[in-house]
Amino acid sequence: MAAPVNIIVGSHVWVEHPELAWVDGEVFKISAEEVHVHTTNGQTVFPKDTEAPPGGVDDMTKLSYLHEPGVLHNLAARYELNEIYTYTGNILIAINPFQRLPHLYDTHMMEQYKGAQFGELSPHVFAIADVAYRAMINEGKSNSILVSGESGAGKTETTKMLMRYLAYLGGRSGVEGRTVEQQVLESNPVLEAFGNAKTVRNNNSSRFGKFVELQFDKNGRISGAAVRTYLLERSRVCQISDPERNYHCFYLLCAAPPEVREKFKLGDPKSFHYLNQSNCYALDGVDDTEEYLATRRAMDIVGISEEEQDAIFRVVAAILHLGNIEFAKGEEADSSVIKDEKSRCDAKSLEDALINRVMVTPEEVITRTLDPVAAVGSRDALAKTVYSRLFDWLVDKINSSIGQDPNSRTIIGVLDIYGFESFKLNSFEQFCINFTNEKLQQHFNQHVFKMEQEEYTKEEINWSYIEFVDNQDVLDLIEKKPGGIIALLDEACMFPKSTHETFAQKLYQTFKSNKRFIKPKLSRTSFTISHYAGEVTYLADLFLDKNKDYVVAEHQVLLTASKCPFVSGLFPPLPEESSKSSKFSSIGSRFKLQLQSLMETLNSTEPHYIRCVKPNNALRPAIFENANIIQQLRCGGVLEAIRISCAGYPTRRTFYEFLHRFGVLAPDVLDGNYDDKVACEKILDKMGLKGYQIGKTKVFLRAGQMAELDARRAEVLGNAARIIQRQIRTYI
Ligand code: AOV
Ligand code: MG
Repeated sequence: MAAPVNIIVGSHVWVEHPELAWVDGEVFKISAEEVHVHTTNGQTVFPKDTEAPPGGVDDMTKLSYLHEPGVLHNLAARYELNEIYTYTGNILIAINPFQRLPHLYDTHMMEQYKGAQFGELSPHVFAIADVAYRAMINEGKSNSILVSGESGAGKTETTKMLMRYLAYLGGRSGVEGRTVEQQVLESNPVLEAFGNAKTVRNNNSSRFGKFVELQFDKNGRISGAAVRTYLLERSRVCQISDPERNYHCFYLLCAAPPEVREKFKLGDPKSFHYLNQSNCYALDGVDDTEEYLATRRAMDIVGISEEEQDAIFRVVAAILHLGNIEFAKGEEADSSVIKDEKSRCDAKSLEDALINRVMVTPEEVITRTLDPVAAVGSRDALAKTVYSRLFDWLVDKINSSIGQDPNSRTIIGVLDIYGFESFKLNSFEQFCINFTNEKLQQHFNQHVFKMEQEEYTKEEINWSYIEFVDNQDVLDLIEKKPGGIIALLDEACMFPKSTHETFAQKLYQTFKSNKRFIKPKLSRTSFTISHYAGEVTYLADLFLDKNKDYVVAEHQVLLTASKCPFVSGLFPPLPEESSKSSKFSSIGSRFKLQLQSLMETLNSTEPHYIRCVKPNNALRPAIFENANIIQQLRCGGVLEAIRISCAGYPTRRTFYEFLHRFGVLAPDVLDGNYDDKVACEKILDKMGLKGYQIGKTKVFLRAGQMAELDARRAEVLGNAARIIQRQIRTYI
């Protein structure tokens, strides 16, 4: 910490605290050796070092005291006033308000942000979307907005606001009916009904990742859109733990109007095994009947027909009924029979598919019976397969219904992917989710830090390097080929004799001396990864099963033959040779490829970052937990980003761009026949700016200097121009 500045008795100061990170207090005595501080939580402490707190500012790079307590205090002061947004240079920090703030997002607000200069108005998601949109229009380049943060921090809500604003900018006002932008917006409730669920971290947690690509035509109008989704959590369909819930669609269907429930033979959600493993059925403030109707309306707009909607909900109901099928021991050893005779499907073929397993060996095809435990496994596998195909179908349908614009040259991508997760028990799903977050963290690091430093080096300007934590080593541990965890998992899955124990042993052996890998004492099947956001211990027990992705041959046959064309459509017949054997395909490896392709897309765009922060774990408004928040800021690299922005030169322009824009400030310089570099220098000097740097091809400005130059330029160009600009802004 820096040296004390002007501390006197009565000064308000920040003091480091083991649990609260920082507490504020008042100096009541200063002796030669010590400062005595009364803290607001009633303690008397003698900190070694103290500093005065700063006031609230809307951009942290403007803070005169730049350190953790200053940053924290600034955010807290703003949060108290419901100012949930704060900039750190170009990065937006959004603190979840956990309460509706309707005025913050109304049409009037959107009007204000439209075309407003960045930084002119209070920080806002709309401002970030506006910058991305203007950059796309002016530079003809694709942009992306990456929303990150831990589970429940507000990524999905933020994403929806971004999309609403972009639809407002790029929409066709006055056009009636189902427009592209309306369909894009309504795809959100549809996907949430089928892909979101209550977890202990978030009542509406996204259990899939989502990248929405808004395509624009040359006039800046939305002309198409594509939704890409990533790895839906499948296990939730059959297995939930208290107080979580299964996917929303199950509950809202159970709360549908009576005639619908009658049609699908549905009643109390408590009567279904897939729902009653947890005691949580209703959600605070959510009316499932209303949600059912809203989902149907959204499906209408997205372009899913009545018949299709019926078929979709029929499948949802069928999964609930399937989950209620129980098995008893059969007469022969290791066989089973279905307990309940009343099952409502084509009973014989379903029964066959559930209690038998066809084994293909090089010599012959054997039909083997399954014992009751294995039959339950078979039933659950069927439910998961059907549900995940249903989800994929919805995504495909949304995409084909909205339509893609093959002529679109620029896109704005919005990424909302599951946040970092660390539960008491973590499995393969958390492993994949946290892997994603490592990837995004690296993208952020690369963008903010590496690119910045490389640029300064390339331009040969003075720059003191700022250290940051690189997470390449965690990514190597996970995805390196060969030898990373995913590769070892695939190997284990292909080797018939491996078990989760042999897999875990292999990990312990391979990563004995890896700094990011820890073997928990006493454990034989769990392992800990030291992620950028903290340590997470994973239980390897189900990794092998969950990594294997194949549809059991009997299930495939059963579903392909379904009398319901919708269901058989979800399971098109497989080519001859692959239908017999259950060929291994790895979820982990496929996910890794998907992420790679996502990163390639992102790398071809100009990124903008929004960092969502969760102020407390109670999910309640007005609670600002210091230690919790500082941890998120540290992990997310926000603090380093602040240091970088302040220490560095956030704005840069090529000499040509600079002269083109600011030549009007000094026409004499332009006429003076100087070399571009010298001309730039002369203009900057004439404006009296200090601290900027001139590189080999670009001018580097300190934070705030660009705004100053712009203001001077506006003055020179005269008030007339400003008035016209304002009028245009009000009328379009
Ligand atoms: P997440 O997307 O980041 O978690 P959400 O966007 O679902 O988190 O936010 C969680 C909850 O916080 C929402 O359901 C709202 O109740 C509240 N919330 C978030 N942002 C706002 C806002 N701007 N205004 C009002 N309420 C808000 V996860 O999907 O779990 O990682 O996988
Ligand atoms: Mg979410």
